[in-house]
Amino acid sequence: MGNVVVVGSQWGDEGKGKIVDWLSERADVVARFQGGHNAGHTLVVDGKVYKLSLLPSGIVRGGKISIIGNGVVVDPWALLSEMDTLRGQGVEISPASLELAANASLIMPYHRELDALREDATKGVKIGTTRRGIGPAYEDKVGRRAIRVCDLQSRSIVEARLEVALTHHNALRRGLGHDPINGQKIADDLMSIADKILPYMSNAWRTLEAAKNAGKRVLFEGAQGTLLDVDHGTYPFVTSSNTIAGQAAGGTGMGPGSLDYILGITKAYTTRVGAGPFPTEQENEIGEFLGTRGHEFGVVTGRKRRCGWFDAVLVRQSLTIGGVTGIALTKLDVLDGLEEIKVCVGYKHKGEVIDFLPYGMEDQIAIEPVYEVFEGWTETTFGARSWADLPATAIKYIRRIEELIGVPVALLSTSPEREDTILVK
Ligand code: 2SA
Ligand code: MG
Repeated sequence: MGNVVVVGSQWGDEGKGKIVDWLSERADVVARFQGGHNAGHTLVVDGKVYKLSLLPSGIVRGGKISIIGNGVVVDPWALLSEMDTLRGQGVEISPASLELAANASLIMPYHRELDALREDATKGVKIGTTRRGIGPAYEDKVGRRAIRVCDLQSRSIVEARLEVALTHHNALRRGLGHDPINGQKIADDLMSIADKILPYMSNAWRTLEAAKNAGKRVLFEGAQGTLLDVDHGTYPFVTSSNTIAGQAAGGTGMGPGSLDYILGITKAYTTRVGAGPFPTEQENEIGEFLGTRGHEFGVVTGRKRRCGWFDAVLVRQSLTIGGVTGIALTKLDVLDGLEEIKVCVGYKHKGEVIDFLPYGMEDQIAIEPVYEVFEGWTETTFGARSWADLPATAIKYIRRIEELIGVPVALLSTSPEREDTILVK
């Protein structure tokens, strides 16, 4: 497979964790390329449960290099605390196993505060963010007033960068009726952890270049999903980074020609956390059934996820935009026992049927799904380990999905256990 990029095909929470874990065992380098500690997944390795949100999955396995790429926004305090937790669980973390890109932007306490202030404000659009400061940190990066990992090498540089950032933030805070930030205090706090962060600082592109020259395998670990992409998602109800596979190149410093296989993790139905359009949402007993059976609660914020039918129109659009080679279909077993299963195959929009999601928010809310109805299956697919273990109606469902999305199912995941994964040829 060479270098693999794993991305979500829907709104995140497609079950990337298990697949990434499965693939990371076979990789030499594991790299994150976007997002921050708004990601989150649970890994079960040798019966031990690890919760990761900023660190790449490779970290829990020995002998691999984990890279936090430049496309990631890094809360240095969250990073240190996650490292502490993992060390407490016996995971070894050293500069030989973890690299932090020198050109990655930092999430500061004022980003987190601003994120929450906006979410709590009575005016404006409520996105339902994870309140981790992700959006405000990316704003500062693009606005050229971020503090980056490399800046931590010098107090005077940190102070100079803070002056630029706080000129902006304090004006904003005054407008919202809040006290200005004390730059000296922030500089003190940053410099007091600099010694713990700097040993991990690296020129990540060089590590990736060396990996390439040595024929080593890199796994790029995406967070969130294509429909949360800041350009291609359901804007403004999106996260603030590009979540598509192309970002794996820009967000790490490895060229796009080195991205050999794009794996789109795709849930057999649809979920979403946070606000925003969701055409196939089922606010009824079907949605309740999917949520309960699928344990649909966020790892990061514990929020209940909204649930609905599989939307083949959205997934086809996501896979096309992301250049996905094959998908891993997850959580099929959640559909076990349903009498009938629906799949969205088009949208009614202004008197016609369209086969894409329009970009305008009003249009996204106004469209109505057109469904194809499938006969369900009474047998359990949970834990199935071969194609032959699946009921004929389940196979029919999978084959039709492949046809509708135009991308083959490469992997079928039938339980959270790593062994319960069917490789489809
Ligand atoms: P933010 O905090 O600015 O990124 O929030 C903006 C929107 O993006 C949504 N969001 C997510 N939705 C699903 N999964 C997310 N992360 C993990 C993942 C989830 C997990 O990658 O699988 O396992 O807990 C994620 N991160 C952000 C958020 O709800 C807002 O709608
Ligand atoms: Mg998740």
